[in-house]
Amino acid sequence: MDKTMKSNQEDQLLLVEKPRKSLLVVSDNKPLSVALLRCLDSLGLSSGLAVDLRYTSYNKQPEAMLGIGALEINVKDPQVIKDIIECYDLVFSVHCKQIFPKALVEGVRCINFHPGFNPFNRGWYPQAFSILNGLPAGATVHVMDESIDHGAIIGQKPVTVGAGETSLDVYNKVIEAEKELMNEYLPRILSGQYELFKPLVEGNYNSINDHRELCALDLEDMSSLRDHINLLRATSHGDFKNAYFYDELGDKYFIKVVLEKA
Ligand code: 0FX
Repeated sequence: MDKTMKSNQEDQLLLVEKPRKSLLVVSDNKPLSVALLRCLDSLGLSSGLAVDLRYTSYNKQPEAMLGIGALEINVKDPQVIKDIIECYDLVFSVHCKQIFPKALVEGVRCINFHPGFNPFNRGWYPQAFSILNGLPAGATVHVMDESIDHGAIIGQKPVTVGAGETSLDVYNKVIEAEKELMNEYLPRILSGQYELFKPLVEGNYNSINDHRELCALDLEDMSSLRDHINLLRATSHGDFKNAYFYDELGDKYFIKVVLEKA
């Protein structure tokens, strides 16, 4: 335990316990969890800080998180919420599959590292929707309130969306932007010295069903070729089988686009 020297009224030196801050990191994303822990270490923020890493019980493939020592947590469980509020000074949500309930975000300061440029395209797969609707893409670190990806902003970084980029290309840039935000804002967040700002507009939210709808291609759609290419860019993300159509025999085909700059 860290000790600091402090003088009392009689100018005698006393040994007092330096308060140790407790941080709970809830994440279903291994690369970003590792980046966060490394960042805490490299910035010298780990001493005097007790960090617990957890993955959510909605995570059906927890092997990667288990591999870095994370334990399971169900942030929807009322008893777990009580325990978190009692035990931790601060909670980070880093790409979490569970939405934090009102009681949790109101009981302890919760901060979200989000792969979107708030308040635009809050919710699912922000970069995919940015490719389609032209709204800004990027990463945001913000205080959580009871609405999804909502709450006062601590910091954010935009990324560009090139005409030849797919969802995966933009996502990779967003992840790098998130790591930069960690480096920039972790010292301030942990010392409690950061400013908050509220977006001027409410922005928009996309659900997982909105993404599912994008993926169900309508072969009779009469939009421009530009719109069609954008839809394929927005739904092309590495090996994920997203966009699909059915042929006249009822066979289903997945489709993704490959763009190559000349
Ligand atoms: O870590 P993450 O970026 O997403 C996580 C949670 O899974 C998600 O529920 C939460 N809303 C988000 C803030 O944090 O990983 P992911 O693998 O779920 O998604 C990464 C990207 O992959 C996503 O932006 C789009 C793409 N993707 C993902 C899935 C599962 C697809 O294009 N199709 C898919 O079926």
